[in-house]
Amino acid sequence: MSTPQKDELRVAVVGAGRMGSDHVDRLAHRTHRARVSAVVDVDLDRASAVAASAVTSGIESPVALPSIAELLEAGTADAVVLATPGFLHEEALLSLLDTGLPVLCEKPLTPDPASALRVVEAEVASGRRLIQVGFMRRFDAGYRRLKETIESGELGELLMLHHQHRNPVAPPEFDDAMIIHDSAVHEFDAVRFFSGEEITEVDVRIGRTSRRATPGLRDPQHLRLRTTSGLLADAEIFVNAQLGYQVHTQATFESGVVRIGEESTMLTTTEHRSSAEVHTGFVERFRDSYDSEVQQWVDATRAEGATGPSAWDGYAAATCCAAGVLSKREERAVAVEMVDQPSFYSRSQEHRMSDVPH
Ligand code: ISE
Repeated sequence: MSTPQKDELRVAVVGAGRMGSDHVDRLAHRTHRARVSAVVDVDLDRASAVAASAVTSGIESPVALPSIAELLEAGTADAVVLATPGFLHEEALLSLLDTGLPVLCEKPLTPDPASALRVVEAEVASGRRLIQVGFMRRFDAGYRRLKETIESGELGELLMLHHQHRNPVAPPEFDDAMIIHDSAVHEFDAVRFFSGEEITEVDVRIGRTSRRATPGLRDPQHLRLRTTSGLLADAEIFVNAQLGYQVHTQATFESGVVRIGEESTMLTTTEHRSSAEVHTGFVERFRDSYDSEVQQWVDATRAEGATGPSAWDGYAAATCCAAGVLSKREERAVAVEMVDQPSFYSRSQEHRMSDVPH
């Protein structure tokens, strides 16, 4: 084994499930100026198997460890990708903040506003932006083009956003709250990203539902959102859509309409018919977005800076999720309740297109 390059970022991936192993593969094979130094999972066999997948010629193999405590003791990481289930995030984030290690935290930041706020407060107390939340759609080429169009004002004011978010089949454990916390959370972030405003009201409506949804899950669900200045957005979230994976957005401006996300990977025309490929899942659909999210995080971390969605964005999304769940329960529009934004997360630290290298 050769010595790793001196300035390479040593990244520990915590959580060796689907997203964790995908990030290990990305860091090991497609990310510059970084390497996987450790894989952490309570299931040590799983951690070892995923660590073995990261071995590339000439690079030291990552260590497999069973806990964050042992990772901190071993001192083998400069930064962490946190990809455990959301309910485990608060404890992990608080201990990582304590040691000053930068973290790319898979969404959600935490599952509820109170715990998300505790994380925000701990980060503010640390005095440095150490957490980036994995809202990878902000790195999607279509998202970036639309955001640029909004910021340029070339089509006038943005008036409405229409989103469709369809998954082929939901995992068996998916319940009626998860469709908000796990899926719609992306639309909450998307609307905040595109509008540059907070969401003030969430209204979730259930209409006719699919017989293919697991018992207890009402699918699809329809969301109507309003932002601070009155922008309206709606979203269809359909997690058992069968047809494949689709994330589409249509933006209505004063003098035009922009649609993104509808381009397929391939369109074949033959024998008087055209057929377009549809993505199979989010890992394939957003592969390039994840790659660019991780590369930009690595580069910003090496420069001791911060980029991308912050813990504040994670907190804001958690408050929208809570409003969404309540809206369903009480069958009414619910006002989103948030604390005032600490000046620490000032406009200069938000994710604007002008900050993102092309
Ligand atoms: C999943 O966790 C994701 O983050 C995907 O982007 C989303 O499409 C899916 O519905 C979620 O379950």
